[in-house]
Amino acid sequence: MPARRKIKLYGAPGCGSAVVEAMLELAGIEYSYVKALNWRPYKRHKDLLKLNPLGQVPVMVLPDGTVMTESAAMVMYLAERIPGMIPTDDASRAAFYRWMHFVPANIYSVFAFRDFPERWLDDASAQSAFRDKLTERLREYWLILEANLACKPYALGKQMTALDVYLAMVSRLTPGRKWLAENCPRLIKSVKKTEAHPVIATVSERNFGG
Ligand SMILES: N[C@@H](CCC(=O)N[C@@H](CS)C(=O)NCC(=O)O)C(=O)O
Repeated sequence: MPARRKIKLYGAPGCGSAVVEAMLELAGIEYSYVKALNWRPYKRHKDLLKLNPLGQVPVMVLPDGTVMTESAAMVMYLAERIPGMIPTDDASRAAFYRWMHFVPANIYSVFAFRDFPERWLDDASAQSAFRDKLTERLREYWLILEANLACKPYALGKQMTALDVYLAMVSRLTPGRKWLAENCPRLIKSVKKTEAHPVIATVSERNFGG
């Protein structure tokens, strides 16, 4: 009998694929993992551009061959399979969708510019100034989260949702945990609570070294 096809995740250590790994593992779904990006020297897996015209990870290929890109789409798709990961009451669900879009649209998307300023600007000093501006912008976005999320103890309240899993991953990126600890104390406390979950702890260790 042919082996049952599994979900295939194209990712890279320390990238948005970490949150998809965490969601797959929380859902108890078996998957195979392909390291699809090398940063130094920069090299993409041969399949990556065919699967995602943007050439980015994460990419998830479902057992029937359906391709998903966009971390938040994957997280929400998997969250539907884990009880409690999407809040059920109306107000919390509205907040859930709001912030589940805010984080990738504003924070994660900045890294397409910040990691590769040369794709957008030719001049080296303009690239460096652009990176600094983007770091400032990232800080502003985190301060918006700090001011708006409940963090009691999780982002939206008593229950850990997929938003917490997403925040735990993005909090590892610039401006970094030191800045967050100094400037977003409520949020960092909440993220640490999420990271205490054994599955999140394991995936964090694997991707970010603890
Ligand atoms: N909107 C995408 C962003 C993905 C993204 O920025 N991925 C980065 C890795 S952390 C990437 O693949 N960068 C390589 C490149 O752009 O060439 C998502 O949410 O999945």
